[in-house]
Amino acid sequence: MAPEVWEKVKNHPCYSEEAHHYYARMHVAVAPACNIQCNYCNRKYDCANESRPGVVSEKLTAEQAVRKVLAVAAEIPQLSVVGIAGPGDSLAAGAKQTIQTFEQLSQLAPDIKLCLSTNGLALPDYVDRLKGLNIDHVTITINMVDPEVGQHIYPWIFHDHKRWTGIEASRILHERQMLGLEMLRDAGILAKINSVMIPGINDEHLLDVNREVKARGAFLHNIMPLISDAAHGTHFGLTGQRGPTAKELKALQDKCEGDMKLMRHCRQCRADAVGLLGEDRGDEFTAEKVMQMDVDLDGGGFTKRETYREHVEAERALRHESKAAAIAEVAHMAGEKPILIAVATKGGERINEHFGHAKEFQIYEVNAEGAKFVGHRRVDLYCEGGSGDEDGLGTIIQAINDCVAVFVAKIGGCPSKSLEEAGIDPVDRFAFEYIEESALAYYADYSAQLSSGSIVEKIGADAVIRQGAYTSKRA
Ligand code: CLF
Ligand code: SF4
Repeated sequence: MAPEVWEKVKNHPCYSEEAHHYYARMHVAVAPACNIQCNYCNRKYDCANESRPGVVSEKLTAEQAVRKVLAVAAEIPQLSVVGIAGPGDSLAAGAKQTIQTFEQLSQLAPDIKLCLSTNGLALPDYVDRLKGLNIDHVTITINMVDPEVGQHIYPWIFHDHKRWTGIEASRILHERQMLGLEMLRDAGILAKINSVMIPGINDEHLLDVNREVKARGAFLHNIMPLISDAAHGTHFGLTGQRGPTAKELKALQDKCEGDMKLMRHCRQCRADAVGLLGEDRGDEFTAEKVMQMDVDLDGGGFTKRETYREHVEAERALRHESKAAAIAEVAHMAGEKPILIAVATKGGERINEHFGHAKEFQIYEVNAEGAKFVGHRRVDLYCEGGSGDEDGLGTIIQAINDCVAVFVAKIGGCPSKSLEEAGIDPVDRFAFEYIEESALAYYADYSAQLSSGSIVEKIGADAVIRQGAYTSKRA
């Protein structure tokens, strides 16, 4: 990667998988309106492009948003990015609040990167403005490059003072998305493409999308599963359109991963999410609480953020050496089959979460080339109020039943037994160690045991991607 590109992405939790173990983002919900209709979205809920379907707790004005960002930035030194991702489209309705928020933040907290997500319809009108605000990262949600496919996803768009429907709507949207993407490339802004995988509608077609966006200079492609549940009141939810299974999603992501990077750590965040990806600390920073905080309007907390970034830089350099050494240890196993391992972690690239407290498991694919993050699975908490929930355990097993093992900081006897019965090895011997080195050590042991015949190969089942509303709060 060119050094100037690395500088832009190295601390962005969405653009760098490694960064997402260390850095946090926050979204400010200043953009409630939308200029298109997606069949997976219900306006009462967050933008499904960028958010789990769930009500945005509160919509903010630009002034409230800036105050909230400064409050969070002073409290959470990991904060490196502020994004606007809805709950509608960040560039709809003249983008007034979006632009005002970014203008003020670029003055008050210039060390924090600004980021934006859009459906792309209005994007060509704003690329120059975004460039002027020093915005380096823009996400466009592109679900099709063929209006024939698009008509099954978008019933209408509003463009040029007029409502368009059918193929014509998708044709205009497609042309504007491609134009916007090319303009971003020419302006030197990194473009990430989000695509929602909708089985039977655009799943195979996303290979064409991948090819077309790559040809227009997109930096990263993020293929996310459709989240579809009748309770969300979306067209797809109500008509029974299913989302992909974990195996289907991974197979498509693997096919698309060529010379263009694939994002696999997206958490489909709420439009008002705060914290590391996968956690939501929004409750600590409601508008009411922020009003009562003594907020330093000069971008307070800069020194704390600077110190944290220096610490992470040093840590990452050491980590690169340590990972390389661990990979060298398993080089002799080249050609052997990969395995999947689920990991309970609170961040920092370590196995540092108890099984019962995990709200998600990170999934690593491990072979002689290394341990690679390939996804995550949200689960219900197993341990609520000190006791285990057996129903919850069933859903956890369904969510990780394609894995050979689950790495945890600690686990009780009962869940261990159930996991073993399901063919998943509960492993706490690497507690608080680094994930990748531990996964490689486990892989070497597992392979040796397979060769000696002391264990049999686990043939993983297809894991279930959770469809319910995201309720994760920080433990
Ligand atoms: Fe937000 Fe999006 Fe910027 Fe990230 S989220 S606007 S690029 S700062 Fe990230 Fe969240 Fe996935 Fe978005 S994990 S939904 S990709
Ligand atoms: Fe909903 Fe976002 Fe689609 Fe607009 S662009 S309809 S807010 S998912």
